[in-house]
Amino acid sequence: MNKIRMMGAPTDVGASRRGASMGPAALRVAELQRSLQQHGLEVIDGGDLGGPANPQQPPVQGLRHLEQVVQWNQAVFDAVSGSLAEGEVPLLMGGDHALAVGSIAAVARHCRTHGKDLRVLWLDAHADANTSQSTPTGNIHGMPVACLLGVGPDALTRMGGQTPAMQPQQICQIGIRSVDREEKRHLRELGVRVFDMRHIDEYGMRATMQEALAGMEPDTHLHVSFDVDFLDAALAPGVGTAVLGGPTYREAQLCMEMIADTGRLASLDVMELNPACDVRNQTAEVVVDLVESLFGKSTLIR
Ligand code: 6HN
Ligand code: MN
Ligand code: MN
Ligand code: MN
Repeated sequence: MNKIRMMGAPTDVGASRRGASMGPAALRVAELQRSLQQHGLEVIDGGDLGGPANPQQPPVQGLRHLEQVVQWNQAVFDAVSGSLAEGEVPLLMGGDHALAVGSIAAVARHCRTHGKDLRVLWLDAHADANTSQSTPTGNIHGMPVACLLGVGPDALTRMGGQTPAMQPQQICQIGIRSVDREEKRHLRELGVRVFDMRHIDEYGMRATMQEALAGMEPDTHLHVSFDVDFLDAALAPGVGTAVLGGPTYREAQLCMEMIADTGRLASLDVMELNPACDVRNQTAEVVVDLVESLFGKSTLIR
């Protein structure tokens, strides 16, 4: 594994509930860096990116804080691009999930210029495929998948210099259990592969992940966008939009371990951790544990 570079994006401009801006600090308090280093990984903490404050305004034409979301995403895009150019594994600590636009646009551009096959795993309770028309909230953290597939405001869909940043076949969603009515139709039209909780209930996490991870090539760059609300709300209360009925601790571990086993993980987002909703930083601790597995902790005891 190449050197991992942690970078914080302490903002919640893409959400309406405040607090995801404290996510990077909570992950540091839960000792993310040292935990990964314990497994022999080289990890540096590049500190936090900067950006505009949260103006706490209502949505304008279906979009809340578009200008601020674009500025933060530009900072993320530049930092992730720089890290990839150095041959590192960027680990983005959010921040709300709207920032996955900048992160994945950078990864997609890197893959295009280096002839790599991009695959994105989207671990989330939500599909994040709304548009300014379909959104019930105006919150841009509910829109990054649509933006990356070319549907959304120009400033976000054109971030990586090519629109769309990726094709629907390149992304696969896991753990989905809260999709807005209009969003559902849109997801189908876009053609995104969705392994929802019903699928995991019926086939189990093992079969689901085998299917989701099938067909990787030696030149595959696997990006994981981990929205912490992917986890069951009882296990991970520290998120702004918690949903019951998510993966248990063991299911989530297996999911992470199977990703690690591919040996293709090359960039990561850890998003939506909200210490204002957490209890004694327990969600951050669970997340650190799972990220250790994602980087191969379990292979050490086999
Ligand atoms: N997230 N579908 C809802 C909305 O407001 O569009 C919730 C989005 C949650 C987004 O958790 O990243
Ligand atoms: Mn540990
Ligand atoms: Mn979510
Ligand atoms: Mn999300």
